Amino acid sequence: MKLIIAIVQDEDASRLITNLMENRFSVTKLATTGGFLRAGNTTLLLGVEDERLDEAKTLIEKVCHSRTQMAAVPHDVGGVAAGGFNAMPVEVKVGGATLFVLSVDQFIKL
Ligand code: 2BA
Repeated sequence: MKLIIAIVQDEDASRLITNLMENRFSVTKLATTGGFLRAGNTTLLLGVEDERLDEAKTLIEKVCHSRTQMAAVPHDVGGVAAGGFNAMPVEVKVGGATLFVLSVDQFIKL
């Protein structure tokens, strides 16, 4: 069995969960925050049988889209890091999805 940790955009989360459930995948949703944008995103935990890993990845890829967001990034003024008012808006491409796939030693329900 594998554990997929999938970080997706909030905009895609609901449709993705619906699709996963319709295809008999079990899923747990966590409300998370990205370290770079400091904006909300969604992390899903999916325990999947090895033979269904590709199916899960294909489904996630189909539903999750990359989007461009503006981020305020502090920049240096004369070699000194400037905050707040001097933050530069930059375009950042986010997603579709960031996946971590881990091997599961044990899957136990008590
Ligand atoms: P955030 O950390 O808010 O990052 C949002 C997007 O900002 C990233 O999209 C990436 O395009 C950009 N970005 C992140 N760090 C950057 C940096 N140091 N310099 C310039 N641009 C940067 P994604 O790569 O699609 O990541 C989406 C979200 O997935 C991330 O949100 C974070 O929550 C998670 N994530 C991505 N890679 C990760 C990793 N290696 N470990 C843990 N979480 C990760």
